[in-house]
Amino acid sequence: MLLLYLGALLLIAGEIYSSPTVRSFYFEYEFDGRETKSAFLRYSVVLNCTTNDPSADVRLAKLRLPDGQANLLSQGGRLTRKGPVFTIHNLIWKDAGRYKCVAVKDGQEISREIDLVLDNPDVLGLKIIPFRQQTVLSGTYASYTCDASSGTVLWYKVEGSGSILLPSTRFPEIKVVPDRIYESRKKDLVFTNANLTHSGRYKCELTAQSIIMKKFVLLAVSSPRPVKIVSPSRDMDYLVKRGTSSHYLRCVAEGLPLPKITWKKDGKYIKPCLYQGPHCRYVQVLDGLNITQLQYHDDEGVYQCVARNERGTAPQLLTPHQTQFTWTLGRQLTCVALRGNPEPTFQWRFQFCFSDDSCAMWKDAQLSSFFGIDTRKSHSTLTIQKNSHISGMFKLRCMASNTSGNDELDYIVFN
Ligand SMILES: *[C@@H]1O[C@H](CO)[C@@H](O)[C@H](O)[C@H]1NC(C)=O
Ligand SMILES: *[C@@H]1O[C@H](CO)[C@@H](O)[C@H](O)[C@H]1NC(C)=O
Ligand SMILES: *[C@@H]1O[C@H](CO)[C@@H](O)[C@H](O)[C@H]1NC(C)=O
Ligand SMILES: CC(=O)N[C@H]1CO[C@H](CO)[C@@H](O)[C@@H]1O
Repeated sequence: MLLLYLGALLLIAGEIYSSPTVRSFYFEYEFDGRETKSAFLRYSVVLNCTTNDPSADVRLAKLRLPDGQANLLSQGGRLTRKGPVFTIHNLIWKDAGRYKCVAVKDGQEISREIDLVLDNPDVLGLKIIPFRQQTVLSGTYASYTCDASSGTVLWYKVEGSGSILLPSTRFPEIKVVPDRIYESRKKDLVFTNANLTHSGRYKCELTAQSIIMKKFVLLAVSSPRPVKIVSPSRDMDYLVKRGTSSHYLRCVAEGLPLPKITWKKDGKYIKPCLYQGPHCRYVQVLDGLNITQLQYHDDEGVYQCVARNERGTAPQLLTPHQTQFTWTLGRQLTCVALRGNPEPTFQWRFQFCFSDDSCAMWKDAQLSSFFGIDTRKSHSTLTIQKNSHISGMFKLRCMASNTSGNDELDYIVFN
């Protein structure tokens, strides 16, 4: 009985000793066979030859292929080391190849191999599509795509000095959708229901080995904005030289949603074509109208640019042929709204000017006994009804405004 018991004990003990030999000296890096490391040309790479024994003598060799002859590398130049960790700096194509960590301790030598593969960082690309600020109406959809040639991309919302990785519970309406094929390197940033809190800067960050690349885009979310014609701010009188073959009228309008632009000539709509052609006189260009094959007399007239969005139209005042007058009793200055939806309200102001750019404060003409003002549905008339003893230049300004915007017109009156 006693003998049997002993035998069982020995068996257990035997099993313990037959388990894989306990390694007493080894490299810390866990790997299956040879490690492959990739790095970028001109960047640096770390070859980590750390063992479990800091007192071991560690060296790095480069193997000559195909015969595998090991050439020990010496520190200095582009190779530096911190204990058992080697760094090759400013990589050149020749650095690619097979390396070998060799560690010796108490006469015991171990080694492991690392294959270094080099890539050209110049072909590493990161783009955001569209790469421009988008201004979108709140409640609508917007998206950006971040597309990299390799690596992994992540989207962030930039807030103050930090960034919030997306998706985030703080912005449940901002989604990040990986591409079906290029999952990690191509991702869409999607705003299903953009709201004002989504306005701001977004960052797409690419990590590819030791390289980090970033690109930023701006999203502006806005409530509807009325149309405003920003250029030219006023109609202008053009005198086109005879013999000129074309003339370009500029009209840039802002607003959200983006306004639609149409043109009128002497009050009648004209139909511009999108492309130039032999039968096309009016060509719609990016920010204006190009009148081609200009014809004396035929093309003379008042051209009007009409910008409209769902928010209504800002008033536009007719530019009179003459805007400078002398102070005369009974002189009438008119202010006519060519358009405006809803119907605009008018306001007249005046100021005395010492010179072209040095004027006294604006005053309400309505409150002055010098002027009489008569406002009708879409126009307003100011009449000079009193003589002034102040001699010099007066500016009289008519302002037409409604909920969609405003327009103004200046008259100069000399006394
Ligand atoms: C090298 O490897 C050791 C062990 O895994 C690790 O502790 C150390 O941080 C590594 N050093 C570098 C520079 O990667
Ligand atoms: C805007 O979005 C944020 C985050 O997605 C949400 O917390 C907030 O309630 C939204 N605001 C409005 C007015 O919808
Ligand atoms: C307008 O048309 C003329 C003549 O076809 C052309 O030469 C010119 O470049 C055009 N201007 C613009 C701004 O498109
Ligand atoms: C500034 C402004 O809103 N002006 C007018 C725009 O048009 C409407 C409708 O006629 C007026 O009520 C506003 O006063």
